[in-house]
Amino acid sequence: MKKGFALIAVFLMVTLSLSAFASEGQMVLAGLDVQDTGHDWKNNLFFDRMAEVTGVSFELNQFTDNETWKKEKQGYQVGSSLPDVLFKAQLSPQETLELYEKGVLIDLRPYLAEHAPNLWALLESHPDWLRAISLPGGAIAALPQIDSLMSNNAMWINAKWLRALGLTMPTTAEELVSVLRAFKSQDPNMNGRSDEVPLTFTGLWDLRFLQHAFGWMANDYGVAVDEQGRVREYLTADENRAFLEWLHTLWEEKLIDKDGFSTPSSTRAITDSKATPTYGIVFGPTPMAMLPTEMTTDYELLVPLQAEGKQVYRSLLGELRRGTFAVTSACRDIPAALRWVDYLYTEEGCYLARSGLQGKEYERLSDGTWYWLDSEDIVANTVLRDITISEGTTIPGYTPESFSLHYDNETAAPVVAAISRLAAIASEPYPQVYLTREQQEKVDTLWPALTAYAENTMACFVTGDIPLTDASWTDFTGKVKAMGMDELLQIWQAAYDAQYGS
Ligand SMILES: [Ca+2]
Repeated sequence: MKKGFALIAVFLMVTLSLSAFASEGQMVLAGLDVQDTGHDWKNNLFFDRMAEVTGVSFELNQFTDNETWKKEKQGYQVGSSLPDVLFKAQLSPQETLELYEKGVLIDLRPYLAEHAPNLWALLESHPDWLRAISLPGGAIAALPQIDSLMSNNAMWINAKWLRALGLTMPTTAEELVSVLRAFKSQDPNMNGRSDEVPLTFTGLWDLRFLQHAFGWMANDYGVAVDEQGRVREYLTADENRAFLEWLHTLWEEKLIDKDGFSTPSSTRAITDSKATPTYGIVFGPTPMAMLPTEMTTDYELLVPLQAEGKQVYRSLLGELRRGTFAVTSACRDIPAALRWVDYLYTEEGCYLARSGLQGKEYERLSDGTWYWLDSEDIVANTVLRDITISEGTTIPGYTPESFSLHYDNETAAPVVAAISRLAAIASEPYPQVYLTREQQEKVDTLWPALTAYAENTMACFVTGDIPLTDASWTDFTGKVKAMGMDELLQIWQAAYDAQYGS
């Protein structure tokens, strides 16, 4: 009798201490936030505020160096001491797939509807987002940042010059050429010198965004998917030849920057606000990439041109950045981990991560407009460093368009409005996929040499260093195919089918 009682007591003690361990042992959150943001997670208010709102707090393990973080992720094994969650995880598609296959990351799909209802609602209303974050087979091993106003490579045109010359905004490729000719010949900066560069650009990478003027666009791998789900490669296509011939005529007429292939954009950017503007059209996420802030008010978004009434534009990044958050197989409380991150997929969570608290760091008017309460200096050096978390490595969460559009800032507002206008038209030529290891290795083997050859040759076609003739084009397309374009096309098709095929 006595002995039995003692056994029960021991049993109770063991179970009590086990449950005490589970509730007291704080979950560990690991991730990357590079030093130049100044973020020090242990002293950043964001985590305290998140704990207040969600009831979930973490022991924080911040990495500040990308290489170390990469090695850390590579070293993760089931059975090794794993953190519970990865935040600002910067997981490449390949890392996501590999860590999932190793059993380090868990499939979150079965949990999302119940434990991350805000994120789940967004994914249900955007099946393309859901597919983009699903591994072949359907598992969701990492969560994204969702932002429909992701930065893009827009074209910005000098509207002051248009007005000075009595011109209207071009709407087609032909009208664009007429405008560029006028910029070249009619001294729109009115200094009596022929110093205008009608269109400046950096390499073929920028120029490719002009493909839209002819109704098509390809991604950096030269591919795009059509409405039937057929992936096409454009490097060897007739459309590409016609496009390069068109660029060559612009080059010959000196309508595009003679230094565009040979010097980096940083050396061509105008930095002196008192300088005479010489650029008619510049590329960049904002005109500030190439121009001093004071000059940017003269530049407006070049609304995508129409080709036979069709208006397309390439979205550089889509609306998702994948791999920002993940839960490991060692996670002690999956529902709590998801409850925490799910808050970032709400409007309140977006503000908390990016702007802090209303009445403390920012104020918001009844029309939705919001502004910082502190000076730009304090915001840059204190608020963004010690109170919010969105700077630096990409955070998980959802940024409603209204957040960006309602930011009350004289310089930013017109640019954000323009980016929003562009985003409504832009789409990814080819969606985000997860390549299998074999596919990725094949791409890594074939693509670098192929793209180096193709880029160089196409630039020579534009400049005329290699005259574009039937013979030189046949030679070019033959080499591109011999270097593996068909094989790559098969990979892009297979990856698309695995993830997006019905
Ligand atoms: Ca001039």
